[in-house]
Amino acid sequence: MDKGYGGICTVYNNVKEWNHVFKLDPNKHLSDSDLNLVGRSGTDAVIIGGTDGVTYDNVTALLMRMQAFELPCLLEVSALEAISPEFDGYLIPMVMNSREKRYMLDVQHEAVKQYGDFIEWNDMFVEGYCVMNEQAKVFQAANCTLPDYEDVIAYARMAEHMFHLPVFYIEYSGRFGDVNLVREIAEQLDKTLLFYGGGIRSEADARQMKPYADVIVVGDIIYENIQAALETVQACKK
Ligand code: 1GP
Repeated sequence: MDKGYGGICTVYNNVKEWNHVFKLDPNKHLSDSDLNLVGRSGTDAVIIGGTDGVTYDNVTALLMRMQAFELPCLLEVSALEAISPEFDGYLIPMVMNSREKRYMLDVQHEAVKQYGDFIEWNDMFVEGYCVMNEQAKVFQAANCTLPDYEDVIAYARMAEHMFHLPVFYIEYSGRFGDVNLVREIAEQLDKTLLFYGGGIRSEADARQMKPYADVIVVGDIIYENIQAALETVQACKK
């Protein structure tokens, strides 16, 4: 299927080809040898992002370490003060199931007001974010409300047909999600790319979710079992 929107931004044209990404948390320690394994794993890109303790210093330190590899490195923006201009691209979350307009529009508005003259629009794209795990830090931080099946399907349809968002990100951070729901979301999205993240801890988990998600995002397991994390990469390749 020819998914993705045309002409949104330069970096997004590459995203359309992705199957798997690792998400690194700048607030967590990763040894040089494990970072090296991530850099040479065959993943399509690395996203740097987290909820707690994201600072300019830890973001740029991790970016500099990643620059040793031929791998696109994108920042998922969560803290304005932590934005460094050196990334290959920027993902801007818009939390659709937040109770507060702040996490859908206001933080982005603040950023554009402050940095609008310097933003390289071709390097950024928006993710319609839907957080499904009440225990996840991001669920609390963005003051989310737990959507039911119909709610999520409606968010996915809004992402594609109303907002024309390049990406809809179904986020179970820390917990493996509902495969049937992810399949139903996938059925709604012809243009908008589907990112799935949460609880992918093995090759088998990745294989279960990949048929429905365009891109599988793998985070926590990198810090717990690097070999298992590496095995998720090949599981996502066609
Ligand atoms: C978190 O979606 C990512 O933002 C990945 O989730 O850490 O559970 O792998 P995990």
